[in-house]
Amino acid sequence: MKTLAELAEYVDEAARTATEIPQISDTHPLSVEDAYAVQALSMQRRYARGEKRIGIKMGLTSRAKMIQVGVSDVTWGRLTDAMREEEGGVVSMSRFVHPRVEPEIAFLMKKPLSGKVSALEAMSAVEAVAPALEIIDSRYKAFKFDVGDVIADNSSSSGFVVGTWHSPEIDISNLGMVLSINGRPQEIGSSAAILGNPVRSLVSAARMVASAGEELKPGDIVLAGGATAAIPMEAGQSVLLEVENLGQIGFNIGD
Ligand code: OOG
Ligand code: MG
Repeated sequence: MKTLAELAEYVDEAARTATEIPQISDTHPLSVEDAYAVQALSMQRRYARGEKRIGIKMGLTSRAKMIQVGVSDVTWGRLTDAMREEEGGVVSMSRFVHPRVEPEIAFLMKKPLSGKVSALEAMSAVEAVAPALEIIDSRYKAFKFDVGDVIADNSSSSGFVVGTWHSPEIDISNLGMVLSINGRPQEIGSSAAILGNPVRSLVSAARMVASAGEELKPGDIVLAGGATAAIPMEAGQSVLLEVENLGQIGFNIGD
C-alpha cells in the first residue's frame, strides 16, 4: 500500500513534469476524504517549491462537464500563481499532457468567506466578476478518472486566464457564453449552466474550503466551473471566449 504522502508525490511529479500516469484508483481506490488529503499534500509540495496559492477552482458544476468526464460530484482544487496565463498571450503546450480549455466565470473576493453562507452573503464578499478560461489537464492517461482520482489530481487544474474585472452588480445568473477556436464558435452556452447560477458555485466553494479548515481570502480568485464541455487544445489554435455583458478574452496556443 502507498501512503497518502506517496500518492501526493505521484500526482505532483506527474503535474510537475507533464507526464501522464495510470489512475490511482487502478491500485488504490480513494475515499473522497483521502483524495482531498492527497490533494492538500501535493499542493504543499508546490508551495514548498515557491508557488503561491491565489484562489480556488470549482469543478463539475455543470451537467455538460459531468457528462463529459463521467463523474457527477462537484469538486474543488487550488489555484497557484504559476498556473495563471496572460490574457491575450501565448500559452505553450509544453507544460501540459493533453490540455483542454473551458469557459468559466471568475469571482474576485474582497472579504473572507467560508462555511455555510447564503447567496446574498457570498455576493457581498465579492469585489468583482470576470470572464475566465480554464485550462484543465488531467494527469491521468486518456483523461480518464474516478472522483477520487480527479480530486487527488487537484481537479485537473493547470492553467487559467482571467479577463477584465467588472462590478459584481452585474447580474451573472444567465449570461450567454460563446467559446470559439480559430474564429469558429465551438461551444455555446450560458452561465446558468453552472449550478443554475454561478453564485451557487461560490456558495459551495465557501462550504467546501471550510471543510478543509480553510477560507476564501480577500484577493482570492474563485473559478465557478466550466459552463460547457471542454475543448482539446492544439498548438496553432486561437481561443476566444465572449461572455454577454462581461466582454471577451482569449489566448493563442504555442508549441
Ligand atoms: C475535472 C475538472 C472539472 C470544471 O470546470 O468542471 C472542471 C475535469 O474535467 O478534468 O474544471
Ligand atoms: Mg474548470
